[in-house]
Amino acid sequence: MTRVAVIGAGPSGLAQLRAFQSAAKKGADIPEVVCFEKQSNWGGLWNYSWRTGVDENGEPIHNSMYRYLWTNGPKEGLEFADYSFEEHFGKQIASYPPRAVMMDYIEGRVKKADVRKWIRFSSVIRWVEYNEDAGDFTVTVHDMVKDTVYKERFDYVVCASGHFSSPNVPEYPGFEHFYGRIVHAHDFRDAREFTDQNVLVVGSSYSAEDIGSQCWKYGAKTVTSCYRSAPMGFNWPDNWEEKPALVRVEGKTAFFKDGTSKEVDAIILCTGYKHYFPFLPDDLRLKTKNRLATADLYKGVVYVHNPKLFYLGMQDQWFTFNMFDAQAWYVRDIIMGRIKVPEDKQVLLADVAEREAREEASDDVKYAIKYQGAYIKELIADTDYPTFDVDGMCKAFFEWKQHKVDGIMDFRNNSYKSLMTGTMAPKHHTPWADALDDSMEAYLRN
Ligand code: FAD
Ligand code: NA7
Repeated sequence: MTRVAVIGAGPSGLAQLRAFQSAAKKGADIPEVVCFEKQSNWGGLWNYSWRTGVDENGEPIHNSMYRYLWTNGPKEGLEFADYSFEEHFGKQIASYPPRAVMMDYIEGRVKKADVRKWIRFSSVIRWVEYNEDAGDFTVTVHDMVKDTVYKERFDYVVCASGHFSSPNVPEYPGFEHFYGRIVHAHDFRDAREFTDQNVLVVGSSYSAEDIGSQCWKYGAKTVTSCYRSAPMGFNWPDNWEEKPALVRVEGKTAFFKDGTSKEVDAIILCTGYKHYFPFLPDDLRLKTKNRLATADLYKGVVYVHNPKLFYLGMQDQWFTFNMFDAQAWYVRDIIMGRIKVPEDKQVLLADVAEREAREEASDDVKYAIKYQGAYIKELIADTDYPTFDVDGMCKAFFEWKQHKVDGIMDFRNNSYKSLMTGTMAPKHHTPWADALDDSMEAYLRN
């Protein structure tokens, strides 16, 4: 029997399990699927842990999410096409759910699909090797519960281990003598730690914006953010200042490229993440920047140097869950022989080159959103993943971008219409800036 190893039970890996289960439900013979998850539960980044550094087994902590995190885009942009929020919660809910609500939704679909039995938890993938002669893979696994290491053979490997977990941590002159806490976003957990403090946030992307906003919401005295390439440029509250690049620190003083300085108590490095696969040898390991057209992936999923290896969710992300679904359904159909991957490696490389050139053709944000939308449409056209209004979803993202410009601390108070069910989300009972309780009970109280 054909055997498929899936590495990771986050949203991408779970999409792969659901894709196979849905084919089985329609009567198809599916391969044996084994998913390996190093944590003791599923959900990937959405499975919050208070821990930082290493976990109970001494493994690097995967989690990068923090307390009080609400989705940074509307839920209508990430909704599963085969499992709506209304189906899960029995009613339509407001548009920017906190993490716990999202975790519940993610779990709902896979509980219904009954795929937990395919997952081996507390199982760390240590190494993957391709056997040239047999044309299959040997996967080495560490079972943390039994504390045993074993090997198994698989015909295909799907790598869904995420890429927002291994922090990119720059160092600036003076860091070793800074009189305060320096922490990367990956280890940030609770904004209340920074109440009444002057906080410096390094970076100008999602983490900088959201972690700075969390600190502001939970009572930081001031927030200073600094950018290397371009400012975020929002209309910040009075106690938030945006500065050009950090140059060095001295004692508690941070110096910036424009010659100005600011006394700060803490520095939070929101400097992004690395694609990091310590369990893969050179010939199988994806090396790419965080971009929409990942290097070396035909159709964004098939590893061009070994087309029996697939990667899910390795792109920079406007779309998330429904893009992972589109990819997982596509990979399933390749494995099940329903979709053919060209045998000529040059054709695969040309596909990657075309995607890269098309991404690079414009810096415009709307262009980038439409680009990723077109990618989803391209994939779902070839599978039985339910089609949905991708263009409508792109429009929702455009609106979301405008809402952020209108009010960076207010954008989460807006409501959107579901592209899956057509129902408008209710207005949330409390504005985001005042809603300090992020529990599911509090959020669903509408
Ligand atoms: P992950 O969620 O990272 O899951 C990967 C899984 O692989 C993990 O469970 C991990 O334990 C497992 N794994 C890794 N290595 C191994 C190994 N060697 N052996 C076994 N298992 C392994 N997206 C949104 O749509 N909306 C948001 O609001 C949003 N907010 C975000 C906020 C933060 C702070 C971050 C970091 C990301 C956010 N994202 C958000 C994007 C996020 O990438 C996706 O939502 C989603 O979690 C990606 O799913 P994934 O399965 O690809 O990866
Ligand atoms: P991103 O989106 O990859 O952004 C990383 C940011 O860090 C970006 O502003 C970079 O600036 C900046 N950066 C990277 N290296 C440095 C150094 N050395 N010095 C200063 N600034 C640097 O990561 P995020 O964590 O914001 O977002 C990742 C995901 O988490 C995302 O999906 C969210 O939903 C949550 P640049 O523009 O390259 O100059």
